[in-house]
Amino acid sequence: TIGEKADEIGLSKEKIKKDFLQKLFYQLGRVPAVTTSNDLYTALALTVRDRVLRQFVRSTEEFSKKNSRGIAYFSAEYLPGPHLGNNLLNLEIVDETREALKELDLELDEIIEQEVEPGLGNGGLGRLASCYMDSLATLGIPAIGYGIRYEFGIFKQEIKEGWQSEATDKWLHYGNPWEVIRPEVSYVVKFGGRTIHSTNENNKYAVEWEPESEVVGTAYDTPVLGYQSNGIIMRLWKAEATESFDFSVYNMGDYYKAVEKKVRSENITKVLYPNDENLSGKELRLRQQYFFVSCSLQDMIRLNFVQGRKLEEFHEKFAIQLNDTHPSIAVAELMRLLVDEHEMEWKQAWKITRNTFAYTNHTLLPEALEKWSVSLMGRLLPRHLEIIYEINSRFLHELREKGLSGEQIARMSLIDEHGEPSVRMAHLATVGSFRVNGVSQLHSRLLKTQVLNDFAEIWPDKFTNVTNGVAHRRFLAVSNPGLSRLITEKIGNGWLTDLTTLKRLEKFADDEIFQKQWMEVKLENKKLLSQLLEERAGVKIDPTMLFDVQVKRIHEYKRQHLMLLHILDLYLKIKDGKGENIAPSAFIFAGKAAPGYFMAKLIIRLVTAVADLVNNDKDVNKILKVAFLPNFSVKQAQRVYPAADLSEQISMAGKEASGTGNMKFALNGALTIGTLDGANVEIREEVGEENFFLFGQTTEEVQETRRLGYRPSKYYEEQEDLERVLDFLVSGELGNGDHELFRPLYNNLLQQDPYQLLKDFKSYCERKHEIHQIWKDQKEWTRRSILNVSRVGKFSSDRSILEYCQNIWNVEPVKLRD
Ligand code: 26Y
Repeated sequence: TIGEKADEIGLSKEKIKKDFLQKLFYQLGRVPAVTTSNDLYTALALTVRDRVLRQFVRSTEEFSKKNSRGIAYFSAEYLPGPHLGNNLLNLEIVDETREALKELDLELDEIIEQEVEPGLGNGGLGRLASCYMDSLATLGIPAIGYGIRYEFGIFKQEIKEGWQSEATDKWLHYGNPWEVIRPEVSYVVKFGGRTIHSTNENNKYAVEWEPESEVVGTAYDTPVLGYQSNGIIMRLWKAEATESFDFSVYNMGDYYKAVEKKVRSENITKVLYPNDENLSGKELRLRQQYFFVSCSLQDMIRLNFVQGRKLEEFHEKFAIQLNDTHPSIAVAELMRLLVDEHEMEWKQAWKITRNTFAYTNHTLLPEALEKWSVSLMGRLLPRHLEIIYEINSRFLHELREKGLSGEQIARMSLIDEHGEPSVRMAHLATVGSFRVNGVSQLHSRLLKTQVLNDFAEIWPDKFTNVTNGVAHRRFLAVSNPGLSRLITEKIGNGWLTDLTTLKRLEKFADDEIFQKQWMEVKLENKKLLSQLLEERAGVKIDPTMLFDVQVKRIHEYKRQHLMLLHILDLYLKIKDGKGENIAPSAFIFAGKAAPGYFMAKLIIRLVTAVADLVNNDKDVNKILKVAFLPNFSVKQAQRVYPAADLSEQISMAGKEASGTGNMKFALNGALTIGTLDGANVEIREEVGEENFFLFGQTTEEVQETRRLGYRPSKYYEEQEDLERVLDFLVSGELGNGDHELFRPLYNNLLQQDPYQLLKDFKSYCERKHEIHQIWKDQKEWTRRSILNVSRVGKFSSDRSILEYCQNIWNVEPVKLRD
């Protein structure tokens, strides 16, 4: 029977309870009467991990029987979010576990709350990698995610006197029950030194790399469970000193020196760089990139041999997806391994390399396109620099044969000769890959016509698009149980594996009873977020207000300050007694600023200043509230999206590659105000233009504005409201009477305004006005909310991964059944 089966594989309530108590006793040395909340969490996590590992082992067996092409996802960042709740959902044992714990007088939700998530990424790119892991597992694709086990993840954000302050993220402090250490899976990685070119005894040209130092990388595996059955792993590398190299017993006199070396080796995986979309050119970052890429490629070559394959078949056995250029040194490293270490001919090695890699670009921002100075690369990776030069000289030769102009050839070269010579990593990735993709239709088009235009012209078939998607099981099923239940009552639970079935909700959009239930769920979610905001931001918010939310990394191109200018405009109107058309609104912000990014930090300071002003003004605070929720993370995100009414996606057109928060909001029933940027374009297409609040210039208009010589002060001079709001920034009424605090922002907007806020201000305010009128008609708002959810089925990461399978990797899912 089903019951017996569940019992046998540990999915029954009784079995869960028994194992939980055993873990508590034997692994933690505790009995229920004396436990800390962390003990309870760890015992439950270990109980669940056993079950996850079982699925993982079975999938691995299934995969190796099929012997199909495996996918290696190379990403310097992952943001898996809390594991426990997600794994319970995927194992389908949420209720059983809740019951089991209840019998022990314990509350599942409280235990889930204890988990500290791995913050191994900055934002969108890292979270996307984890969404893809979820879908790869669910769809049964033989895959592995390679990355770095940072000891300190993205910093913990605190707000002190209105400013962001950073604290280290000690996510491993309480231990990590989800990972399995594999001490036997480890590889040596070399750095620095010199190369020796010679002709060996067989008269073969050979290169030897004599490094200055080496470190060893050890694998830490975290199983990622898909819905209902499959499991894959995320394999993260930790750096350690090589024993032999540093701790020679004959060398005890140098014991302290050896210890010092050990510490230096371990530095490599110490900390995640908190910059996104802005280069710092730090040597340690290149070390991190090379370290994880080298371990991963060595691991794959070992697997290739273990499976009895020849190295010549490597590209048939594997495809490697490069998550942006961060791992793109892999192109040179695979060449080095094949040519130098395995004595393969250059031509054959190059063919294998070019048929192995595919590259995803995530950004068009010039300041985020990775470049490494030739001198740094030569010092740290002398052999790789030689290989890159060789790849380049052959590539440029090809271009000359095609008859391209000198100018064009210089533009395409892997080496940028302007100023300090540097290696253009996007070019290396493009030349070394069989496919290059952008992450939304608009972004892929801009990639082809602008940033990588020269390459698209010679290789039109290499370029393609895969629009991003999100793990809807995490961002709807796990994080919004109320809405999930309501949806499942109406249309069944098929949406868990096929999000497009949400379409069936469409016919209930006008159903008044359903609308009422829909509103009740939203209100409950808003109450929960209000509680959180009271605790974490000290702001009391009436949950019936319009929750108008912008959560994402803080960046000028994303224009959090456009939203702030509008809030100040409303504030001033209310003060003038002209607030009658304003719907009571709570403006909610969250997001981290790169620690060295002054403008972004000033924008956070402006949020807290506006919050202080608005929340403490008796004339205003019945109508407006402003809150900044500190330390945005996957865990916080899961509480924010379900409570949002309005999603702010207001980047300057042409700058946001895709956005994925936009999808998570819409999936949870928020309506969007947005520009025609990134995936907003496709969201609008899906939900219908009448259900999307569009404003601002298009990408083409933005570029035209710039071409004609944009003068932001013109808008200041012409629009009274705008003038008043901008002057207010430096009036001393914000930030405790300090006139100069926001002067840099004020000057920047009036003098340069690189993201054209002033130009888009008017149309943004007009749209907001319209939104506030529609909000007053709650039925109409709810109808649109239902329509939004029913029409966003496209944005599941399951769909994205299937497109990668079909258009890039050429693999088919291996479905595993119980
Ligand atoms: C080179 C280094 C400074 C760097 C580090 C991190 C550069 C960029 C990043 C992160 C970029 C990132 O998160 N990009 C976002 O990727 C998402 C997933 O594709 C997109 O949805 C989003 O628009 C894009 O900004």
